Amino acid sequence: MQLSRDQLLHAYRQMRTIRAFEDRVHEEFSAGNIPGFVHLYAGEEASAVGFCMHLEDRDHIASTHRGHGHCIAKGCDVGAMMAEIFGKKEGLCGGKGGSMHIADLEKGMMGANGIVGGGPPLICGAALTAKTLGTGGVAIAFVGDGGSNQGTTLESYNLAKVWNLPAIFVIEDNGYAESTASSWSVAGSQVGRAAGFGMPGYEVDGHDFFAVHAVAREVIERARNGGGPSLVHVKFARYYGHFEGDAMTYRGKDEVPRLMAERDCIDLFRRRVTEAALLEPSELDAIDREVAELIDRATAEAKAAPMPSEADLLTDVYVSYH
Ligand SMILES: Cc1ncc(C[n+]2csc(CCOP(=O)(O)OP(=O)(O)O)c2C)c(N)n1
Repeated sequence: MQLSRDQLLHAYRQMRTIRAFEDRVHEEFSAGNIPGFVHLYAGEEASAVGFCMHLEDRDHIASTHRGHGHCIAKGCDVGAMMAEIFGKKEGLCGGKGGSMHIADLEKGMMGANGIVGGGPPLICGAALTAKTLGTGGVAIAFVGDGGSNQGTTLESYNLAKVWNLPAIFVIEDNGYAESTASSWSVAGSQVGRAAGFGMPGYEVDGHDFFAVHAVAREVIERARNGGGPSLVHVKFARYYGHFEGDAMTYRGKDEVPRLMAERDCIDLFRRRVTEAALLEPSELDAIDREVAELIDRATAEAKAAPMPSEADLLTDVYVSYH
């Protein structure tokens, strides 16, 4: 294990923040307090954090409709994210985007995306810019298992390979595309598909933060050093439904409780670092309390914040290049 104490604490805090954020959004949405539509990332935290821990502000990511975890891992402000989800003026995008369009370009977060397969072409653009300007930046698209079959994704592999772009495609295989099992739609590993495009491909257990972090380091270093694109197939599970309100009739009743008891990425992380005496349980408990306070505060402030006004209606609609 090559992580410093500070890095371990940071990884735990980030994963715990994503989990607490998602659990709270679930509660608030169920209570009818959140407008629109939300898709939750709980259970998948090790992927967003394992990759984004290697990134800097000059690096870009593009996300999916299940984007909160990627936003938090890339450094977006949690309070401004919660306000965005509540549709408030102080939200990260002025309350106009909501869950599926949260973006923060200053942080290199190019946005959650309501278009399945929308992220890969965006990161090809970011990777081409990085390469052309010589910034040393890399770009990562997080893509669902369903999104991995979109033509936009496959064409992006092609482009990234032909132009040797510093691009990475992370296929987050959470077991289902809506209600279609990925064992059917993906039919095995994506490593072979990567090979078909001449890219290195990896399969990794997404419940194991350390495994994800190690693969992420390798592919990001390769991209940064001019070695071109890679594909990583991350396998794990989501805990909530496809969207909030999904009754999940397509899943066995004990599937999620069993996964949470046996293969939860945060529990596995906790066990590993405490058994190896790298961190004390009490310091992790302290992070849990701080994160709970952060989420309480973010939620209370988001609820109390004003809605966008009529005067905000036409801002951000037209762009002037003068
Ligand atoms: C181009 C496009 N087609 C279809 C949809 C409807 N849709 C939204 S999410 C989804 C399933 C995506 O599954 P996957 O990529 O595996 O991501 P997951 O929800 O599992 O994270 C579909 C078909 C869409 N939003 N965009």
